[in-house]
Amino acid sequence: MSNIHLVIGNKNYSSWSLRPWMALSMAGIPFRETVIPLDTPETAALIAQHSGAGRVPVLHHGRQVVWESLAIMEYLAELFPEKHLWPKAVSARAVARAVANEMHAGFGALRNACPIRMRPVLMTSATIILALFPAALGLGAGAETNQPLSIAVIGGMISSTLLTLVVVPAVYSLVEHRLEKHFGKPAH
Ligand SMILES: N[C@@H](CCC(=O)N[C@@H](CS)C(=O)NCC(=O)O)C(=O)O
Repeated sequence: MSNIHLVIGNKNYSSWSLRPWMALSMAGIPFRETVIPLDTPETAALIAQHSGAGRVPVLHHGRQVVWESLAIMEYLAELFPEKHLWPKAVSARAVARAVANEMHAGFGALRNACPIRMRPVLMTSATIILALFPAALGLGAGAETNQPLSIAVIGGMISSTLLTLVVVPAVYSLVEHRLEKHFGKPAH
């Protein structure tokens, strides 16, 4: 039985939790996993049993407790040097760290927009596209009028989904970045 115990949130909500979970799973390091469902009345109390920071993921290794996904990754990289969790070459390692830290500290607009809206937006779009699919293929009565209309609506759905999930948050990020450059960062 492994003495590594990883406490995470639901994998479909908590991309932070996925970081160490994926690293451990892909490196083949045995570990025990506890999933704390997020967004429930009990969430805060359950997380508090593992970390005073009130966030998941949390790693327990014997008496050692490590919170913060990047700190967990660094700890694992030191515990299991033979697994090469970071790239071996210094320059590749520098790039990997830059990317990981950039994700950690930036892209606030994208991260705020996607976890909340991704599922409902994708489900609504998929439902409409699937419902119109038979008509777009020219099946059923009134095909000659319904087919072009259905194709146009499916095209509109796909482009509006991409606009909502990718373009709008990306533009927002850029504008936010520009404003911060000119007016300074707002105090948090
Ligand atoms: N910077 C932290 C972020 C962790 C974080 O924000 N976790 C969220 C889930 S994705 C959380 O624990 N939220 C607590 C809650 O929803 O009550 C890390 O990388 O570990």
